[in-house]
Amino acid sequence: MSGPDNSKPSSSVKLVLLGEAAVGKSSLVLRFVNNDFQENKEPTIGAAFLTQKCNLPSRTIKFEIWDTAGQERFASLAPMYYRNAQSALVVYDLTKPTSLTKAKHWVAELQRQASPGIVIALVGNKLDLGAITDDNGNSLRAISTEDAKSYAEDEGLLFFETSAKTGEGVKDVFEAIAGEIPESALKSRGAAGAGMGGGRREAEGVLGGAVDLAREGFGAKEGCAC
Ligand SMILES: Nc1nc2c(ncn2[C@@H]2O[C@H](COP(=O)(O)OP(=O)(O)OP(=O)(O)O)[C@@H](O)[C@H]2O)c(=O)[nH]1
Ligand SMILES: [Mg+2]
Repeated sequence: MSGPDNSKPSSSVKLVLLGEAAVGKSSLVLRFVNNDFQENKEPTIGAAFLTQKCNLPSRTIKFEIWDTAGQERFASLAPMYYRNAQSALVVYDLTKPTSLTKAKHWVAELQRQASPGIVIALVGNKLDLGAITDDNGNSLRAISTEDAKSYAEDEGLLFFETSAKTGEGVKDVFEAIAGEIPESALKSRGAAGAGMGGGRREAEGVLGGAVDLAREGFGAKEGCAC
């Protein structure tokens, strides 16, 4: 980890998290932004907006993160959040096969409707549970690394397994995405990220109060995660 360096160019990158309810999207963000974890995290309502910086050797990336709600009743809001996003985390729970099916639907929708060139990472979360076996000696893991990785390769996605609980792999996802955003996308970000820096005021204006902005109190902050 390196400290802030004002001599480096700094760019904002819009990132959206998508995935079935309870796969751990908000927990991944809480780990990345605040290095914290909550055992009983409440479901997200609408979406939450947070920011966090990532220091790369050549530049600083400020992630403007839209953490969407996975419950079906909010699905129609998703296009508002992935519109103009330069990057996406599509998250599944590696103990829950239906969540990978849902993740594949999100990937297809992003490929069809999001910005061309969007950097997508497929993330299998709850890696800590993957190491646990039930009373019959069966692993709680339901999706093998190989299967998910081979799907990700076929679709041209970055692929990671993470545990928001232990923190394993979380920073790597954001660092890898930061490193994959093409320089050209950063230079032209006037259009891509327009209007995304306003925090609460901005989101309420645009989205009519649908946004659950940093309800847990982990909003924008100084400092750096990578
Ligand atoms: N064991 C374990 N539990 C996790 C992990 N990540 C999240 N959880 C738990 O899973 C539950 C759901 O996590 P959330 O982060 O709220 O899930 P979400 O995807 O944001 O859910 P929605 O906002 O409803 O879409 C919470 O009780 C978390 O504590 C993890 O890596 N390991
Ligand atoms: Mg959530």
